[in-house]
Amino acid sequence: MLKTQSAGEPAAATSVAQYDAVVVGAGFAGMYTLHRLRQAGLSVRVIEAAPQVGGTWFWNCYPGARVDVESLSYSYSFSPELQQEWSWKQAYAPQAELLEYADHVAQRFDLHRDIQFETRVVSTTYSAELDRWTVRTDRGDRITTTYLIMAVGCLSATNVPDFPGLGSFAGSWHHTSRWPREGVDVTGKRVGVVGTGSTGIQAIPVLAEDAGHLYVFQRTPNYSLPSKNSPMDPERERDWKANYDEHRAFARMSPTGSNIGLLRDISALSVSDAERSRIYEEAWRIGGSQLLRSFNDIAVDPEANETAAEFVRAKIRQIVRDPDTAELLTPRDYPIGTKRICLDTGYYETYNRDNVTLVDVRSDPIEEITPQGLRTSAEHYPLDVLVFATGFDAMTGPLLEMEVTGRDGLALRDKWAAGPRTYLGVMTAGFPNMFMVTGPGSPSVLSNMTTSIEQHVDFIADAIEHLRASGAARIEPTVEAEDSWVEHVNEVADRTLYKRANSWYLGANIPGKPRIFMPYAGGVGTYRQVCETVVAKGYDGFALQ
Ligand code: NA7
Repeated sequence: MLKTQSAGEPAAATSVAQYDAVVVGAGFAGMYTLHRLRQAGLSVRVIEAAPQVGGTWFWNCYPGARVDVESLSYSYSFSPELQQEWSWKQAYAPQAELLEYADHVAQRFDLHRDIQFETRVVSTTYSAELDRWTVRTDRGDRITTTYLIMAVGCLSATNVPDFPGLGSFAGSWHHTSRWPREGVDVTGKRVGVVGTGSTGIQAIPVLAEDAGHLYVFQRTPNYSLPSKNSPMDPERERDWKANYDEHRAFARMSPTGSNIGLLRDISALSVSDAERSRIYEEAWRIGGSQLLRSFNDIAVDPEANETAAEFVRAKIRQIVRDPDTAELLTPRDYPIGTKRICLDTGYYETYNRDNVTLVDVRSDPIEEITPQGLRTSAEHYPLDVLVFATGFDAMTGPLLEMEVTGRDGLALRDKWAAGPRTYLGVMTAGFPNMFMVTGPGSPSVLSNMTTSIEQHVDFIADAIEHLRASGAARIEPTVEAEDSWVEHVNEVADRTLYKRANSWYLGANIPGKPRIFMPYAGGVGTYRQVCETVVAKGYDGFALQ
C-alpha cells in the first residue's frame, strides 16, 4: 500500500511511504538537514544505521576518542539559543561529550520523531518516469522521495585489513570505530594495536595505562602535535558566548573553517632560524594545530614545510628516551600536514613506558594473525586483544557501499570507477535531486566538519526551496560544469604538497582504490564564495528543469 506522508507524521518501520526528502544518516550533517528541510515545510525521513544520533561520534567510542578541533568551534552555529545554552566541559571534547551534545540537539529540535534508527539503506534508485528516488533498506522498507540527501559521513566505512588467519584469532579483536559500547577490559592483557593514524595516536596512551603489555604495530610514523586539552576556561567560554557571531563569521571565511587563521602572512624562510624556532616553540606550548599556520607557505613550499617537520622531529627525539624508538617514530618520507595532522595527549611519552613496545611493520611486515597472536616476518607476538586502528575507506566508501543508481540505470560505482566526479562536491551528473553533504570535491575533511556541514546543508536546503518556488522539478549538474570542477580540484591540489603523501585523502590506504585527491584544497572561505557566486548566477553549472 502506498501511503502519503505529511510533515511530522510518524511512519511504521516496514510501511511503504513517500516523502519529499529522504536523508541517509543522522550524524551532525543529517540532523541539521532534517531541521532545515522540516523548517522549509518538507516531509522528511531520516534513515540511520545506529540506534541513536551522532554518526561518527556514535561509532567512534574507542578509548581516547576526542575531537581535534576546539569544541567551541566544532559545534553548530545555526541556533543562537543553542550556542548560549550549551557549555562544553573540555577544550577538545571527548566522544561521550560530543554524543551528549548530539543528543541534546536532537531533543531540543525534536528530531527523533522523523528518524528511523537501526536501519541501513541498501539501495537508492532513480526513476525518470516517476521523477523520484526509491530507497530500500535492510529492514525491507521501500520509500520513495523527491529529494535524496546523502549525509553518510566521510569516515564511516571501516577498513579492516585482510590479514590471513584473522578468523582463527582466539582473543578478541575490534576495529576502533566498531568498539563495543560496554568497553573492552584490557587490564593486565597483552594488547596489539595496528595503526598509528589519528585514532591509534589517541587510543595508544589510554590503552597503555591498563594493558599488561601494549605492542604498537606501526607501518608509517605520523606527525603529532600536543592538543594541550584542558577543562574549559570560563573566561574563554564567556568571550565566545559574547562574540559568537564574530567567531563564526571568521571560521566561515577562513581556509579551514575553524578559528585558527593564518598567524603570520610571511614565509617560514623569511625569518632567522632563532626566530622561527621561537615561533614554533610557542605554538607547541599552546597546543593544537596552529603550528601549521605559523607561516603562509608551510602547506605549499617544501623548504618551508621542512622547517616545521624538522621542529617536530626534534621534539620526538627530545621526548622519547630510547633513540631507536625515537627514530622509528620519526616521519621522514612525506611533508608535515599532508596527512591529517594528529593531536595527542601524551602520545610520544607513552613510548617511555616499560609496558609499551613499538614494532616496525614496514621493515618487518605482518604476515598473519594466528590463534594466539600476530606474526610478522621476524617474530610471533602473543596477544589477548587486537585493535585495528586502520582507518576508513574515506569519502567515497560510505556512498559506494550502497547500490546507488541514477538516470538510465547508471550505477554510481561505475561512474566513479576511476575516482569520484562531482560538481562542488555536492551533486554528480546523472543523479538528479541527489545531494551529498561534504562529498568528494568539497573542503570536507580538510576543514572543521561542522562549518562545512552547515554550509553544504544550507546550500542544499536553499536549492530545494528555490526549486519549489520556481516550479522546477529537478536539479542536476551539467557534465561540462562537473568536468571543469574536477579539473579545478586537481589543479588546486597540485599547487599544494598534499599529493606527496600516501594518504587516505588520495585513496592510497585502500588496495585497488583509484588514486585521486578527493577533497577540495582551495579553502573553506574560497569555496563558500564559489558556491555563493554559483547561486547568484542562477545556479550556474546546474540544469534546472
Ligand atoms: P588513518 O589515518 O587512515 O590511519 C590508519 C593507520 O592504520 C595508519 O597508520 C596506517 O598505516 C595503518 N594501517 C592501515 N592498514 C594497515 C595494514 N594493512 N598494515 C599495517 N598498518 C596499516 O585512520 P585513523 O582512524 O587513524 O584516522 C582517520 C581520520 O579520523 C583522521 O584523519 C581524523 O580526521 C579522524 P599507513 O599510514 O597506511 O602506512
